[in-house]
Amino acid sequence: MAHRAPSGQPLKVKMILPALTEATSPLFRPVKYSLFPPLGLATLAGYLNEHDQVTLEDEHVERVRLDDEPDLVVIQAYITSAYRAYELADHYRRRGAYVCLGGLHVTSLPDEAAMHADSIFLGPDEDTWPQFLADFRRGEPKPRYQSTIRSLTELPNIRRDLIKRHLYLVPNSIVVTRGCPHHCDFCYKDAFFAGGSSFYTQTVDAALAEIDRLPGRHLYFLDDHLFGNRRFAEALFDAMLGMGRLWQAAATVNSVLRPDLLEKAADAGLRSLFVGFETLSTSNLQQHGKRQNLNRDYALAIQRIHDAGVMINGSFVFGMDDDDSSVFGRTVDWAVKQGIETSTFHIMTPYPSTGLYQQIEQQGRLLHRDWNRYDTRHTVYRPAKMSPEALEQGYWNSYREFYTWRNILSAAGTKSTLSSRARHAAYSAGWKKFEGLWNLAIRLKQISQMRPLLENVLSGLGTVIPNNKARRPTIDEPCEIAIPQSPAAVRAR
Ligand code: B12
Ligand code: SF4
Repeated sequence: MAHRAPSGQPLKVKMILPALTEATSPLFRPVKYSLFPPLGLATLAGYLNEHDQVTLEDEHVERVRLDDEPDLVVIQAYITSAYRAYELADHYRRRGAYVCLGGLHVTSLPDEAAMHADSIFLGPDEDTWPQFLADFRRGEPKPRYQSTIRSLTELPNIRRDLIKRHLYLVPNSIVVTRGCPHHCDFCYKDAFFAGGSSFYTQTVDAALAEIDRLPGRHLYFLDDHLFGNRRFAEALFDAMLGMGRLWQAAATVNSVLRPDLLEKAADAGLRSLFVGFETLSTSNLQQHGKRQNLNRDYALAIQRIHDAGVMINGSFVFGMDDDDSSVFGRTVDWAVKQGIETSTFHIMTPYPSTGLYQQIEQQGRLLHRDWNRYDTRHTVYRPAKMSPEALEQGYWNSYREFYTWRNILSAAGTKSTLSSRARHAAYSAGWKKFEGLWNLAIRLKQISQMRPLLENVLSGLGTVIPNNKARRPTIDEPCEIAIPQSPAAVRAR
């Protein structure tokens, strides 16, 4: 029997972000696991009382202590860290702690997670987490909480004091919206936000206050689609003008084609944008519900982003049904010709509870359910036009090819000024050509020393990167998505 909160006493709470095996390797640690702190858990910690004792451990950057005796253990599970999350949950339940499991994978497969927890949480939990804490303190916690009320207006301050900033390259990660207005069938988001709104924002004032709390210059917005609510985004970017921030974010192809929003973002300090191109095939886009990309002029979108002085991290998914083994070479060549600075390739991965998963499962094409390998680097289903092995091989070749010196320099050569070319080459090569150096910096716990370098490259190596000169689309394209009338959107008008 797990123990309960001693009534009226402060709680001893332990929060853990478990890591997938690769991230804890004693030999080599890719820099991506030392980029961002556990923002979700730091957000949940904000709901605790000031007298509660809380520790936050991120296994991607530190060893989790296992000999302690917290009252309450809070674990976040992504698909690739689910087994590790269950292992840690079982360990702490054996030690008598009350264990809560939540996050994306728990929401996808609640019955699986429930075998390892005292309480499980489905969805983003801004409503259910405070409700649970009150239940727990009263000694009446429930086994399952499903979030339905979606609002960020009551969000307490994120407990950033719990984040060990020196262990991350980008400690200033920030999220000012939740979800996304679109519905791609391979994405986590429809299942995660089921039962309530799937796209909502903070108030602009609250977002600005959060930005103000972040020290230094560089920010990384982890929002799925920062441009998704135009009114909110516009008001935010206007207010960020003159704050001297340098930031990165993600947005869709269609949103950057809309006049002015991109330019406002660039004026406010946007220097690199993650864009989900996903595939160059119209049939693939149609099949996976990526309607916001359909019939969009990718080349124009890229040109606009570059003209605004913003670099691109292009995201591409391989293995959709229209892809044969020529897809890898074609995609890499296209990305290089377009002068895309960095590319992130993925093997299509059907996450449980997504539309894609249901379809692949019904077709009998799933190869296994070993969640450790659902990491977008392994083929976990039978592709339509190539073998699973050819898909993995092509995926790795694409990374190798895109980041050859020849291709880095060739893509950089598409830029019109010397400074843009230098920035492109430095940024692109910086991530993939110096992995040994990143690994060393991580081992020596000196990763934060690299931040000024990142800022310097983003800001154009000391030169002025032209912005606000982006080419406007010739037609004033209507926004084809419904903009939700959240309280923030209304206030932002
Ligand atoms: C930042 C990020 C990373 C970072 C760091 C993760 C970190 N430090 O948290 C890095 C770069 C390491 C990373 C790596 C990967 N990632 Co990632 N990542 C993200 C991203 C962009 C943002 C996560 C975030 O901070 N969100 C903001 C915070 C506030 O929300 P949150 O974390 O979800 O937490 C809230 C709720 O979930 C809930 N909650 C969470 N845990 C718990 C626990 C309890 C008890 C309760 C009550 C509530 C609760 O409350 C929190 C506050 O509201 C998401 C996309 C997304 N929008 O979620 C993808 C995402 C999570 N990543 C994903 C994937 C696939 C990966 C990789 C496998 C990809 C790859 N090929 O490298 C790897 C491996 C991940 C791993 N470690 O196992 C998928 C996960 C799919 C899934 N079903 O699990 C996502 C959803 C991207 C996508 N669209 O597919 N990732
Ligand atoms: S646009 Fe991106 S975040 Fe939105 S549903 Fe599609 S894949 Fe998910």
